[in-house]
Amino acid sequence: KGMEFSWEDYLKETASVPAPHSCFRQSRVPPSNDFKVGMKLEARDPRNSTSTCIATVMGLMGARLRLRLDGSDNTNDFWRLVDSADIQPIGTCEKNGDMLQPPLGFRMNASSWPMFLLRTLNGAEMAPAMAFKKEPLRPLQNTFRAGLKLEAVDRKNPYLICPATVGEVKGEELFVMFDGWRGAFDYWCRYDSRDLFPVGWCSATQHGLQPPGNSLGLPKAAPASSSSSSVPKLSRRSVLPPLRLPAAVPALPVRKGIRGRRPKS
Ligand code: MLZ
Repeated sequence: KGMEFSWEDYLKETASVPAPHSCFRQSRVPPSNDFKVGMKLEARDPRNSTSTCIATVMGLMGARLRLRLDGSDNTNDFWRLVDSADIQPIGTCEKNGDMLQPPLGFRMNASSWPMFLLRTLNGAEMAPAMAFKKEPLRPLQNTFRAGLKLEAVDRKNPYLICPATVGEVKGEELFVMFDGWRGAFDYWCRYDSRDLFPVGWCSATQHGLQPPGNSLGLPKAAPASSSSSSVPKLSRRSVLPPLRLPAAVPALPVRKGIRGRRPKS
């Protein structure tokens, strides 16, 4: 088994600095995860944020829950922190005088929703109120700075949290750049996004942390060998490659089919 990724070594190797905790909308002491697989709760439908649905906990990772909306298919699972404002105990919606809605893409006829709701809740194990933690307040302003390191959700593979670097800061937004992935997964987001975590968060919450990719982040046109002094200095973007790559290097972000493709004759 390969060596695990170490922030301590990596920060030294890349001569970089973590973004301070005060930048993030995360609690200083990470919340405990008191949910169990199979428990039901109310969740905002990620694809239709005005509706509140019933969801089932399909999995747990660190302080996050893998959720599936009841009545939806298994291809739209999503992840939420235990202190997310998007989730609440069953009964909250009704208490507020609202109605539980079928998820977008409800797999049955809309007319069967009331009966489906009764059946899905009948005998269900409901997540206890104490498992839901208060969402931390947002920092008053965006204090991220270009070059600072963080851990961030890979929005294309939202079960993953990966080492990243702040690329740019613009008003209330920042550009999140994933170390070693040539920009393929980078995104802009608000500074108070719940998808951003301080360095050490995964370790503190026992959530897996992906090691950085192995791409040097060189521009595509870069020559294979650039020992010549006439070659202009290349921008290294997010990251100097770690001097010591983790033994288990993740697959390059290459689409299946390209590797085996024959050249056109
Ligand atoms: N194995 C997948 C995941 C890449 C994850 C990158 N995260 C920044 C791939 O190679 O595309």
